[in-house]
Amino acid sequence: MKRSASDLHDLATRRPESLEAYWMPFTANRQFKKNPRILVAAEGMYYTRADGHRVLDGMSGLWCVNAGHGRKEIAAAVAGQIAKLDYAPAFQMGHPGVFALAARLARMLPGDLDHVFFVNSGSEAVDTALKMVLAFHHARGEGGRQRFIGRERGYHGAGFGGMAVGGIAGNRKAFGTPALAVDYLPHTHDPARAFTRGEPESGAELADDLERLVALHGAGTIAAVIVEPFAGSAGVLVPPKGYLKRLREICDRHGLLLIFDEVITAFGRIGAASAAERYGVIPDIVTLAKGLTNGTVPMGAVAVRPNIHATLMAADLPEVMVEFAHGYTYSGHPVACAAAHAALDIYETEGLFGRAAGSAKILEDAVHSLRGLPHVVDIRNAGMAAAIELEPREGRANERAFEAYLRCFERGLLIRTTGETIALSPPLIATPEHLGEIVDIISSVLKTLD
Ligand code: PXG
Repeated sequence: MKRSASDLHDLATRRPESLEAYWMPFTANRQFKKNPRILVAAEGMYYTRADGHRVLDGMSGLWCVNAGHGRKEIAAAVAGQIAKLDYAPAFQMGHPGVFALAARLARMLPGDLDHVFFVNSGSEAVDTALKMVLAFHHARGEGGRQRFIGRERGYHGAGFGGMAVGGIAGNRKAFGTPALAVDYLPHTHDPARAFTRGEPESGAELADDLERLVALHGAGTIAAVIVEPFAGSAGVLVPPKGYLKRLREICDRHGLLLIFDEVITAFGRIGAASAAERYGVIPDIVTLAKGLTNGTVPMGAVAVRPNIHATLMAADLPEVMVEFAHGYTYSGHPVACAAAHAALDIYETEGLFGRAAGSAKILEDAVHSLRGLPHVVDIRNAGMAAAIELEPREGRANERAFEAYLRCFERGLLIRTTGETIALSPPLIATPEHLGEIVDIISSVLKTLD
């Protein structure tokens, strides 16, 4: 159904009651419905609001539209795929696009992350990775390894597994006892290193806390460590130099698998195809989503090293038996695969990962120019992501940052706030002028906040 101009006007001006039926995810529903923010179109670096105003996208939607909006090649690939093969059963059946996509991701990732399992979101990718880890240890006769090590302030999606290994208190407290045994590394943010550009020089020793957890629980009870290479949702917490390498070494010493949750960091966000490549550390498992299809069609993936795959394939089972009892109706959906191939084509032909590495420096300079403005207590950056942390209002947590979010939107800029922090993750096609405009609007808004 094509919407007429009067439909759009209607959406823009609707009274809150007609918005009641939709229960919005991770949204302040009551606030939203008093003052709705409705997007009706998108092209390149801009959204169009229902009132016709343009909004510069400083967030790639939600960290996912890395090649910018309205990419005709993806639209054509998706339409063509639906017309040709709309759906193929995911279990006991295949189609060409999914095999080609798995091979393509294996080539894109560093090291021997060569076997790829498809899912529909980052949350499913994380839950899948956790189940793979448990099945791997079980198959090797080390079923006692059931505890996971997450990290404070980590975000690994909204599933029960991802919630359990996640370390953002507000996402957990209403939902009872976690279904998994988990302990947590300390997060890597140190206010003493405020305003560091890129990776802090010191702090790698924070990884040594893993030794303490191994000593506490016993290596034989620990299955894996899961971290975001840089923490996205918590407000771009950048790993100190050498930190991830040290985690890798400790995992190797004790037979723990290492999972990098690259749902945000892959597909150019860090100025490379993956953070594993950028930081030179190869985990045992990588989770992907978001930029995989440029945000157009839901899709996630889990890539593992050959020993994990081979162990599960070698399970002592008759050939007709399923080796890994896991998967989803829409795993490797043909339409999602078509979107992913088209997105990867764009990333390649436009050299967007390399371009992001160049733009990262411009973004760094631009955001750090905000130092000294009212309320700014820290600024952090990693690749094409950045965060501006504000001082909270006395006794009224999150209020100031959320006000900044609303005022930016009024002035035609989409940002994200998480707690007291403004996050930025612009599309990788952003020009220096776009990045300048993003920072100018934030600067003008900060000056209006009390
Ligand atoms: N892992 C990581 C590292 C993520 O950032 C997920 C898993 C879950 O992905 P799905 O596709 O299930 O949402 C995420 C998602 C934000 C924000 O602005 C971050 C995410 C999603 C929405 C908003 O902090 N990350």
